Amino acid sequence: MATSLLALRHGVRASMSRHRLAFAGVKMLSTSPALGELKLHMYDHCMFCSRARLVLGWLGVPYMPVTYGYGQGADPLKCAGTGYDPTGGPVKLTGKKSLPVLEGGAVPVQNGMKGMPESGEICSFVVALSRSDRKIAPATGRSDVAEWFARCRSVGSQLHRPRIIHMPLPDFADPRDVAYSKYSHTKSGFDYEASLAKSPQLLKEINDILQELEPMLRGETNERTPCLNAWGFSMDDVMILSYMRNLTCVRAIVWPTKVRDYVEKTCAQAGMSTYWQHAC
Ligand SMILES: N[C@@H](CCC(=O)N[C@@H](CS)C(=O)NCC(=O)O)C(=O)O
Repeated sequence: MATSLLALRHGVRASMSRHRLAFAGVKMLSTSPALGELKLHMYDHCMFCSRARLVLGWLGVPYMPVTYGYGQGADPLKCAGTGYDPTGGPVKLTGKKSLPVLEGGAVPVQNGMKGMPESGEICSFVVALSRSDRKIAPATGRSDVAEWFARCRSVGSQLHRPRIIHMPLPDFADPRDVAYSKYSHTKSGFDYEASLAKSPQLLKEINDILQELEPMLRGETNERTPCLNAWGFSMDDVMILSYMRNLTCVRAIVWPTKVRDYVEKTCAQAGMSTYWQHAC
């Protein structure tokens, strides 16, 4: 178990070729033969993909990450000229431009798809079939967490969206990926210039919001990593951490010590990098 996690932590990071090597290295150490050999098709910055990665990584389930440029699969004719390869990338997997998709092994597939879409289904499937000694408790529906998370995302998205496109990720490696991302958020009403101009105010708000999280972290995992519930790691943690990781691209955020520990240690334990070293 510990060896498998270590292999993931060291391996599942940078390039596709390294990912392939890491996968080759960890598959013999699998603690979850019931799941078989898995590929997770994902965007690095996508919180839905991060939900699946946190669950797979935290349980020590080996998988090969397959990343895509964010503009691939979007039809320029329908996206104001942005996007490219409208039938390629994620579209080839399920007919839709949407990730994550889990492929391989024992993954059940429907309607001619190549894998399972929907992060919630992927998490449920992996937790149910994993033979790891580690456990992820179900979501509690804690109302304080739900209310906090809504505010965190509302303020945080105005800070992370203009910055995440500058992270050195496969998602945004091509200028067409950035152009599509900007088009897509602008179309939904997001204003990049206005959000950047409001940064000082937004930073004050997010710093206060992160302070509020400290007393809500009521427990610790066996590795002494903070978590939301007294009995250990749960889907409550997966849901908020998958988004909070994106906030690590915002350099000027002041992270309370325990909250930073929470994000840093859990991501490391799940073999996921954060964006702190590239934050802008
Ligand atoms: N309900 C889906 C949502 C997945 C989703 O929205 N994925 C985004 C990634 S951030 C996506 O693929 N978006 C493609 C696009 O907007 O072009 C899930 O939970 O898996």
